[in-house]
Amino acid sequence: MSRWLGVAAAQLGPIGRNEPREAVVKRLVRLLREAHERGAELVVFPELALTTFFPRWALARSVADQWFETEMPGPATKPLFEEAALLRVGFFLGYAELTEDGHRYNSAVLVERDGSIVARFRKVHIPGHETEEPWRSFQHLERHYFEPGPDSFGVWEAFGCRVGMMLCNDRRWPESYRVMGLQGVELICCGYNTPIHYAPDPSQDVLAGFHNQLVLQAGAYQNGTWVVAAAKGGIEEGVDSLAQSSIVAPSGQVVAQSLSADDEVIVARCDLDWCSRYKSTLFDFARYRRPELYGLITASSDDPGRSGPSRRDVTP
Ligand code: ING
Repeated sequence: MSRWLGVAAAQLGPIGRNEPREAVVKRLVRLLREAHERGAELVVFPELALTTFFPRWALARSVADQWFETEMPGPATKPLFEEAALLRVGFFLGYAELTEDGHRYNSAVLVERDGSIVARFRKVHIPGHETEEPWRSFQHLERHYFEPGPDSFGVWEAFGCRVGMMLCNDRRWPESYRVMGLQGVELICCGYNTPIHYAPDPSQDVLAGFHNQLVLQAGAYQNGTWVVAAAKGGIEEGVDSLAQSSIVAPSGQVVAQSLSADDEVIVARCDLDWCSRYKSTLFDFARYRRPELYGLITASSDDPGRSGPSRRDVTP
């Protein structure tokens, strides 16, 4: 008998710099209610879903801290937790985390259908730059505002399956999916804020949607897992951000995708046993992987002792 789970990606349109959390939470609750009405038991919200994507500006920490959460749930987010528990719907929510001992992370929380917090994740791959670069039409100062998460990617038993989490840039790195794949992940929650313009190489702008689909579909297929990815899209404070929220099957097929760049719910009924059709055949890791030959993957890039062909051996 197959295990089925109704899931939703709850895409957000732009959040203004001065939009109060309370107003944003009302939008999240509205999306959560629609997802529930359409059969979802797990709703995936975007990265930094409570505020505008503030790393686009160079601001004093005292200013930027207004967009960080010191508690989750806090007064402004409690209505979302309460409505979800009432409807018995779980969710994944991205937010900026300020810890008691002063650490700042780009985080997400996974909440079960009874309102309990399953786990918290802190973004591993922090893109962008550390200091203001005036040549850019807008900044991407995530490396100024956030520390990289200290923990690796985890997988937790929840929603009747094995659930993993990642945030935005994490989805571009195959290691993110494989670390979860090696833990038997069956459904990965992901939120993202992706400006379409990539200042270091504008030739990539036109490929923003293709690259988004490429990495989500490859990661799903190569690890036999569902991937549910929710965007904050549209033109937010003058910056056009990719929407294209997607639900991807273990086969790599896109089973649902957003049509707009605004608040929008997409849903899918996920056959969780579809995962094993890939994990126990083509991607039977125990039978076919050759980890003894993959040492370079975890060697740090400037590791002098790393094995494998050195640059000298590679013909130009
Ligand atoms: N955003 C981007 C992402 O990886 C980026 C960084 C922007 C990459 C534009 C490429 C082009 O989707 C976050 N928040 O990681």
